[in-house]
Amino acid sequence: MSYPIYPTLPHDLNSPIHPVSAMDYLPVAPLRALQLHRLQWTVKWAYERVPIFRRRCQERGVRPEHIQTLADIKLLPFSKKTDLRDFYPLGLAGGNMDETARFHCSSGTTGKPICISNTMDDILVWQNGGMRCLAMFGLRAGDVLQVSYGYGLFTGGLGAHYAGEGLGCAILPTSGGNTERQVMLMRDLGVTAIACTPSYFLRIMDEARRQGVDFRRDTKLRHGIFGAEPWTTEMRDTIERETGIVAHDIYGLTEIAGPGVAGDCSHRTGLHIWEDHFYPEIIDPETLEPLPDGEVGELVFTTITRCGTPMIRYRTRDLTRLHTEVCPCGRTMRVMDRISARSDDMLIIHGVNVFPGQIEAGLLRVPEVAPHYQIVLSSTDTLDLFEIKVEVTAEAFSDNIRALENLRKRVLDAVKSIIGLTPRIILVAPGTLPRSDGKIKRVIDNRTK
Ligand code: DLL
Repeated sequence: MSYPIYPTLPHDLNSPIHPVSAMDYLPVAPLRALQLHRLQWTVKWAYERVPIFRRRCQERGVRPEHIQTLADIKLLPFSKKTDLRDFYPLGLAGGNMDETARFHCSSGTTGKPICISNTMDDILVWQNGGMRCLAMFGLRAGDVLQVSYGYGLFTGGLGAHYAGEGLGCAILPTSGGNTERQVMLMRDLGVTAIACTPSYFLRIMDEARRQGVDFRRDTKLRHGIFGAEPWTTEMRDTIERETGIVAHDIYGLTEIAGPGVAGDCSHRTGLHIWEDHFYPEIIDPETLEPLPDGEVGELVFTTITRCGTPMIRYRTRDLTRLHTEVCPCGRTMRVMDRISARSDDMLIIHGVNVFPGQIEAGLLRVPEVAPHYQIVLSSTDTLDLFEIKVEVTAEAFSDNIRALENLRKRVLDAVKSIIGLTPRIILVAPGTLPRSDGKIKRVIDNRTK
């Protein structure tokens, strides 16, 4: 019943490239042929197995045999998160229960969770994506990987776990929380890589500072495998400067697989998408028309080897673009910009569109600012109130009112120069804003809609 997972390419044992990475370099012509073959298979599979998909195709007069080229994907209907909710729990599933190996669910903020069923082959495809990311980041057997993403319905913990295990790393499955012990184990077990949200790593950095642990001096940590939430280049620079590790970017989503759909290589041109499994498109979110490579729009994925829950033209809400240039690393898999924003995260403040990442980028250009902030929006009858609470580093925090006022003005200028608005900046003492064990919530929007 299942799609043959992935062809293996002959591997030169003397090559410095890890065997799992061989597919990353598949020449473009066979890659496109493989994608077309897999897309045709997927459409047929979903048409036969998922009544909602079949109905939507029939409404458009589309049948599986109409997919003759990759460009024909535009004939197919889109799918959205609301579909997974409306047809909760398993309306989009293609596999039967006896073919299902594991469920993952993501809660979202409101209403019913979405549930994704995976066959064992789906799990192996996902593991393959995760292993290719870790191998690209430079991890190998012998690395000690601390997995501080949450384990459970969230894909972060188990995704990073199986990816690391597949590569032969020693896994320390701490999950999130109990940060004091996380730092102790990291030091005592010689952890070389940690996988967690960037915001949880900030918390680990706080705790290490509290324990007097210096990452460079007292630990073997070299790699951070960060994702699951938008984080800016400025945040990456802050983390790398303060700890000496390399902060890698890993991307994924429950609906498509989990962590390991895409990741950045050492050239940092963006994130390579494992498009032999996850076929990307960029669309205009208003007209829903496909956009050419190079233009920014909404990222859409079609799983082309997934049996359990085949997702066709799934609208991720993530905003990015696909690059037109080939990455100097030699990988043929297309590169997308790092995900700096989701369309649902866009705030409209005083009529201006603002993304939290723009605010983060402005704040972190001021060296005395600690990487912790909170955006608070509230409204009076006539006005939106826009405040940013910003933590100051221990060194910069003092009771010298004039120095703090000076700093406040510099922070305001840095933010204003990016978003063109004048928020109220409130400087707060180190350690006073909420921290997170997983994905952080940085925006409190109390406005009456
Ligand atoms: O967050 C899967 C994951 C776990 C990815 C661990 C990476 C590491 P969901 O909970 O379904 O799955 O959330 C998916 O998180 O659509 C993006 O908006 C966001 N996201 C994930 N990775 C990144 C990243 C996991 N590297 C949603 N950069 C996605 C920016 C990211 N945003």
